[in-house]
Amino acid sequence: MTKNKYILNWIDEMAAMTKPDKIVWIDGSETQAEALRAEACSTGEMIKLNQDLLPGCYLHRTAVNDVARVEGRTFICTSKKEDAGNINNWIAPAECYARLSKLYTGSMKGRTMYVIPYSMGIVGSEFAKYGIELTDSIYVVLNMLIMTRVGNDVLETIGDSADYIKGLHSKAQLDEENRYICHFPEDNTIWSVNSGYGGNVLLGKKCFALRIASYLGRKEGWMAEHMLILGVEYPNGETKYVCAAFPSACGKTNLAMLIPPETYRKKGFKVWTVGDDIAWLRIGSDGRLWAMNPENGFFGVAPGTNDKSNPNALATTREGAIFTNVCHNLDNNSVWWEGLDKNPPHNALNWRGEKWDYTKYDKADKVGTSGAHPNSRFTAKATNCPCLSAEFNNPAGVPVSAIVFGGRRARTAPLVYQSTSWQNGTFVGSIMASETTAAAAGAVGVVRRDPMAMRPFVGYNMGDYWQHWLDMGKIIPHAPKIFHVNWFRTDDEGNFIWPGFGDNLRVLEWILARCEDKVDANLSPIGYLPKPEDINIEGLDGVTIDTIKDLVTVDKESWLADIANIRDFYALVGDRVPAELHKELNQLEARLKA
Ligand code: GTP
Ligand code: SPV
Ligand code: MN
Repeated sequence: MTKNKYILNWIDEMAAMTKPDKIVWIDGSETQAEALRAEACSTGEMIKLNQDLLPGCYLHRTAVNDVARVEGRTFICTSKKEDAGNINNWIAPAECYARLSKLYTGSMKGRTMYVIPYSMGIVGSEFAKYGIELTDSIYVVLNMLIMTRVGNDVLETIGDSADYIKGLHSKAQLDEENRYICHFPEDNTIWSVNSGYGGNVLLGKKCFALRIASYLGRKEGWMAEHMLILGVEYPNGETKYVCAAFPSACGKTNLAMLIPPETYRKKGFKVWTVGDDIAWLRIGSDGRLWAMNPENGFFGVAPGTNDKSNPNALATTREGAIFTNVCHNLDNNSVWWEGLDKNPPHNALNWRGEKWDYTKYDKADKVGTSGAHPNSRFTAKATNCPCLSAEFNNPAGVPVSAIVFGGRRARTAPLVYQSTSWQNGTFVGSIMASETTAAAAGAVGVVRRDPMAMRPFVGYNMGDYWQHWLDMGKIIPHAPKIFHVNWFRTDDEGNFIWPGFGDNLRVLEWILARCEDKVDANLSPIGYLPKPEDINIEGLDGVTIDTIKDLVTVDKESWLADIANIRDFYALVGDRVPAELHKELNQLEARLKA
C-alpha cells in the first residue's frame, strides 16, 4: 500500500460518499486476480469458459442498455465552457461534481471498493503516467489488469506525489438516464457512473490516455492520439514505423496485426504490432517523432475476427482473455461471434444471455438477431500476440516515418493520398469523415466528420487541438509525412472494391516508399496520388490496374459537396479554428474548381 496523504485522503473522501462495505487494494498479483475471478464466477458476473479450449478465458455480459461508449453522456468539465469547445459536451465542474455526488452517494453499499493503482506506459519510465481507479466492479479490475500495468510498484513510483489521475467508477444502478462519463482535466479527475462497459469504465483507456492525456499533451508539448502503431520489417531487416488514426471499429486492430500477403512473406516482409488503439507521441532527442503505446493489452472488436482476417488477434485471445457480449456456445462452453466461421452454434445463448436461433439472423437487425453484439469485444494480453514488436516494452517507443489518417467512406476518399506538408496534413486530418459504427451508441452508417479519429476523445476545444497539431509541426525537426487511406470504397452493389486486411500492406509499402522519396506520384487537387502502376497488385485475385485507377480517382463533384459540409463543421467548431486551416480549405476548393 502507500503512505501518500493525497491518495489516502482522496480514497477516504470517495469512500465516505459511496459507502462501500470494504476497500480492497489491487496488488497486481496472480493470486489476488484468481480469487477475484472465482468470486465473479460465483456471483454470475463472469462465466468460466472451457479451459481446454480457452485456458484462463471468461465470458461477461453487460446490461442490455450498456453495450458501447455513450458520447452523448460524456462531458469535458473545464471551468470555462469555451475551453471544452462546441464539439464536447460540457457541465461546469462544481455543478457536475454536485450532480454526480448525489448519484454516487451510497452507490457502493453492500459492495467492495477496489483500489487499482495503474500505469499508462512502462512503470518508472520517463513517459509513463499514473492513475488510480476506484471501482465497485470486479470485471473492471480484471480488465484493467490486462489493459494496463497494475501493482504496488505503481504506488512506490507515485511516492509522496499528488501527480496521478484520480478515477472514480461506480456501476451504481446501471441507470441509463443517469449515466455520466465526466472528465475534469484541470483537476486530473475522471468520474464515471451508471455504466459497466469498456471505454466508459476502463478509465485508463479513452478517459485518461486520450481525453486527459490530450489536455496534458497540449500543456506539456506532446500528443495523445487515437492511433495504432506498427512496424514494417523489410527483407533487409530494417523496420519502419507507421501510426494510423482510424475512427472506432474502422480497422486499427486489424491493420496493426496484419499478415503480409504471400508474395510479401516470400520476400521476407514482416509486420510487428506496437499498439492497436492509442499512441503517445513525443519529439525525440534525434528530432524525430517517437510513438509509445501506453496500454498493455487489446480491447478489440470480436465480430469479423477470424483465421483469415486477423489470425494474430484470434491467437491473442486463446488464453487469459475476457470476452464481453459475444455468443456463448453451450455445446462446448466456448464463444462465437459473427464472422468467426461459417458454423454458428446450434445450442447457444446470444449476447443478451437468451436462447439464440442462428437461423433468424437478419443483417438488417444485427443488434436484435445476432449471436454476438456488433460491438462485442475481447480483452487480451499484448504479450499473447504472435506479432508483438520487440520494441513493445521500450519506454521511448519507436520513431515514426508516416502518420496515416483514414475512415469508412463508400465514395469520396481515394484508396490513398499524401498531404503536401505538415500543415496540409493537419488539414487532411481535420476534415476526416467516416460512417458511424457500433462502437458508440447511436445510428450506424451515417457519415460524420471525425477529425483525426478524435472527435469523441479530445479533452479540450477542437480548434485548440488543431492549433496544437500545427504548433507541433513547427517544432519537430524531422516530422513524419502525413497520408490518408480508405479501405472501404464500395461498388454500385455495395461490395468493398479493395480487398483490405493483409493486402493493406501494399498501400503501406507505397506510403513508406514516399517517405524515402523512392517513388514518384501525381499531384492532384487533394494531394499526391499514387501512379496506379506503383501499387503492387502481384498475386491479387480480381484486382487489376483498372481497379487501382478507379480507387485513386478523385470525383470533384463529391469533393465539392464535401467542402460545403466541412465549412459547416468548421463553423460548428467555432472561432478557434486556426486561420491556416480556413486557408487550406479555401485553397482546396479553388483547386477543385480550377
Ligand atoms: P476500435 O477498437 O473500436 O478502436 O476499432 P478498430 O479501429 O481497432 O477496428 P478493428 O480493427 O477492430 O476493425 C473493425 C471492423 O472493420 C471489423 O469488422 C473488421 O472486419 C473491419 N475491417 C478492418 N480492416 C478492414 C479492411 O481492410 N477492409 C474491410 N473491408 N474491413 C476491415
Ligand atoms: C473505441 O470505441 O474506439 C474503442 C473501444 O477502442 S472503447 O474502449 O469502448 O472506447
Ligand atoms: Mn478505439
